[in-house]
Amino acid sequence: MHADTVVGRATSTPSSAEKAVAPASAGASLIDGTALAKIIRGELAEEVRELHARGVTPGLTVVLVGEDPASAVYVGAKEKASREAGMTGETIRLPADTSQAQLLALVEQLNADGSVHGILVQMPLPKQIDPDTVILHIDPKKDVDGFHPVNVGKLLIGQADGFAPCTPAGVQRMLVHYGVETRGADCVIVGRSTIVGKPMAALMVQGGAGADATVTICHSRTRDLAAHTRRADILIVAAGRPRMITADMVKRGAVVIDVGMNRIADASTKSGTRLVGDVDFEGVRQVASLITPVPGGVGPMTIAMLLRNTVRAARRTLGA
Ligand code: L34
Repeated sequence: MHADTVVGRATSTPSSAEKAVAPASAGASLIDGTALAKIIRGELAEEVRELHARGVTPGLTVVLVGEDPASAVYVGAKEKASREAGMTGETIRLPADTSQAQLLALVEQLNADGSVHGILVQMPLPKQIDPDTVILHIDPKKDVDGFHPVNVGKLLIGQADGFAPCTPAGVQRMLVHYGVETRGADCVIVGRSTIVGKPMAALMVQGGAGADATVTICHSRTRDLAAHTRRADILIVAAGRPRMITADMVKRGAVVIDVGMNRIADASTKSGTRLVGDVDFEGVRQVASLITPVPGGVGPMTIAMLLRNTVRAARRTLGA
């Protein structure tokens, strides 16, 4: 599946890998998602230029329903990144009271539009709309989120012609780029969501480079979470609970990937809030060997992988 592409890239960029490693002041080195995402977006811009020469401009359309402020930030970043890579990036904003039928009609229209190679409906959706129904209506060939059951199935069986979900794909790419040994490693994932935990496990458990791990998925019903996390060579946390992973739960030398994105109150900042992950960064960096920050870790990689999937979708319309 996607691991083969991942490896090809990684082995071709060892020097940029070294550049992207910034030593943390204590303990762990940082995995710099912002820097790595920039390298990848540069490579993609190159591919986009080649596609231009063949008469194709990759096009990504993001649909945002309602006014969730966090979603607005993420969607804005996606549009900006696609344009910077030379792609067509369009955001369609719909009011919060949009009906499911209206959204499905829009999806059908985008499915039929030859200039649109990737369609992404930003989650979460307002409660009158069922996300599974919407995802089912997206043409799997344009499902650059990798959420359609066809792509989920292809991921699980390891078929290379699907799309892997952007966040797990970005995490795997980070591990490869930073030379983390995944083969035979104990990889513990905290969180069993459909968009991160479960597909992350599917990627890590398959054969090949950047994978071949022994995978454990922990969740809210796991008995003695710390007993599992302490065994992890690679700990990937996507539980949505601010700073739930503390230093005592992490093995010395572990690689820690924080997928959490929590906005907590902080009176010392201008906005009165602060973004923190699911990992207690200051504590855990003392024991880990490599760690991702929040922000500047997994988030920017998600966006880079979205662009990659869109370039792939466009390339496939050329049969290449
Ligand atoms: N359909 N819905 C769909 N696809 C997705 O892949 C997403 N997601 C999640 C929410 N809903 C979705 C995203 O894009 C989360 N997510 C996402 C993407 C990027 C970033 C965060 C979440 C990101 O770039 N975060 C920045 C900080 C941004 C800030 O300051 O708020 C970072 O450096 O981590």
